[in-house]
Amino acid sequence: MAIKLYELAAAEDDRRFSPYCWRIRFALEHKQLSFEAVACRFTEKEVIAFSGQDKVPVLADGDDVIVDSWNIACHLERTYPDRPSLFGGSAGQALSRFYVDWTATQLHGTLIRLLASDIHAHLHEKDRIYFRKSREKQFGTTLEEFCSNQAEALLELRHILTPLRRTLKIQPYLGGDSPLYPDYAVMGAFMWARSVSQVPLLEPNDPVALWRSRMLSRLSDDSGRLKHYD
Ligand SMILES: N[C@@H](CCC(=O)N[C@@H](CS)C(=O)NCC(=O)O)C(=O)O
Repeated sequence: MAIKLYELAAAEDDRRFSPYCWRIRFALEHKQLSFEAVACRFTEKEVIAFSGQDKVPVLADGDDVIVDSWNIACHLERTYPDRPSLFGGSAGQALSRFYVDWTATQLHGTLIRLLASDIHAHLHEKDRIYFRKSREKQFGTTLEEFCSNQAEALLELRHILTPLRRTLKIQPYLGGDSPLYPDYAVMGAFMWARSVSQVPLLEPNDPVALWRSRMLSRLSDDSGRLKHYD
């Protein structure tokens, strides 16, 4: 049975914008596993109801249904040990947790201030009220107010990337000579931005920008064809 990855879609079926789904797309490609990607919108919870919760990514792999990107990555590593490793061993797996948590809190936390309005603009009409209502509750303010200081958010983003910049100045990937799951966790955030926003996030000579280009060049043709800017 083909592996199925349920991913968040914008108005167009082929604009896939969830950072958590992108990291799993990268992970499946890393493992050289073919999969069917199924589009699911915020208000199409019935599509993933079989998973017993309401968030994507969801992976259906034979009889296994796995939710949460970290659980999915661990499932892929455990189930397909003969394929290229996502973590490079148990120490690498433990260390990867830091990148997952840093990305979810620091990187996503800053990027969302640059992206929330663009995400709203790209959503299917039927998702817009849900997104505004749920996110305004989370942000504690209106979408417009939350996204009002883009210049400050951009400066903050470039600042919080400092440790990555220093690492990527001396090695091509966070995983060393080739990418590992931490690269995918962080790159998911840049794919999120790329799918909805035209704002240049990085200076062209920034080592993070050069790493981002290397990561983009590794995308499969199918993933590369999904809708994006730049
Ligand atoms: N910790 C989860 C987070 C998943 C998550 O937040 N997914 C978002 C899309 S990026 C979602 O499905 N949101 C549904 C909603 O807000 O209704 C993971 O790593 O997979």
